[in-house]
Order: sequence, then structure tokens, then C-alpha cells
Amino acid sequence: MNTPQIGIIMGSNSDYPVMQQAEQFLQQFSIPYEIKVVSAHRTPDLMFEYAENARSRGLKAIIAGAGGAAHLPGMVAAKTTLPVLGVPIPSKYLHGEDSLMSIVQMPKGVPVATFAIGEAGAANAALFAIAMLANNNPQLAQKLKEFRENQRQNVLAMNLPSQP
Ligand code: RP5
Repeated sequence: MNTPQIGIIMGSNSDYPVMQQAEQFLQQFSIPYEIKVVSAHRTPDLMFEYAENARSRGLKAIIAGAGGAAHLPGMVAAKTTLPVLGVPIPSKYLHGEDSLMSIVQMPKGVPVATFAIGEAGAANAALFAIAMLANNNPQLAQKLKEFRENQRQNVLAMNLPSQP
């Protein structure tokens, strides 16, 4: 059994369509991961337990997505010294700007690496976690390089309707 290296958590299953982007990248790069709903305000004891035990269980980083008053990434970061990568989830009335402000404005001393609102943020959080793991894994670093090269080729092959 592969020990999970990255934990993906989110405040609600309604966050999953966004956080799935992170999951897909971890799958694509064959990173052992775990994924679950952990709510800061609805399951605070579970959140503390998760954060406190994350390092001893072998996780190397936690990707945490939350929306609204999005305190999950910050509270998890308060209870672990693992890198915490925060993904602001788009919210109904403030469209995720509330989530972004909640996650990005961590007071000095307890960092949360904050990504873009929504799918791009979730995808980039996973790619960032993969880049961290790649520091000690040359094979993974090579895969990441190939991924970037594919993207480069895709852009070079792009044509516009009015382009000669
Ligand atoms: C947050 O509240 C979650 O992260 C989610 O983005 C938001 C709404 O949750 P639900 O009402 O959909 O469960 O805790």
C-alpha cells in the first residue's frame, strides 16, 4: 500500500467539483494521495485531529479548499508545520473573493500558500505540491518537465480562425 503523500481536504462536498482538479493532477502524476471532507466550523475536532496527525502519517503537504469565511486552510496551518496550500472556492454571493481574502490574509507567522479562486487554483495547488515533491524525486521532476513541454507544444499548435 502506498502511503498518501498529499492530503486534499475541503469544507464541504459542494467544493468537490473544484477540488477534483487537484485530484486529477495528483492522479496524472501518480502521487499517492487521500481526499476527504473536513469542515473547520462543522467538524472542528476532526480538523484538529487531521492536522495534528498529518505529518506522522507521512503526508508532505495539505491542499485545503474552502469557501466563504474560509478558515479551514488557516486553522489547519495553525495545527501543523506541513506546508498548507489554500484553494479559495467560488461562493454564491461574493463569488469567491470572500474565500480568497479569508485565505490569503494570514497574519505573520503561520503561512498558507494561497492559489487562485476556483479550478485554476485547485489545479495549480496540485502542481505546486508536485513541484515540492519533485525536489527529492528526479523521476517526478522529469515528468513535470514533460508536462510543461506538452503545454508549450499545445500553445505553439494553436490557430485562430482568421490566422493565415
Ligand atoms: C464552506 O462553506 C465550504 O468550504 C463550502 O465552500 C461552503 C458551503 O458549504 P455547503 O453549504 O455547500 O456545505 O465551509
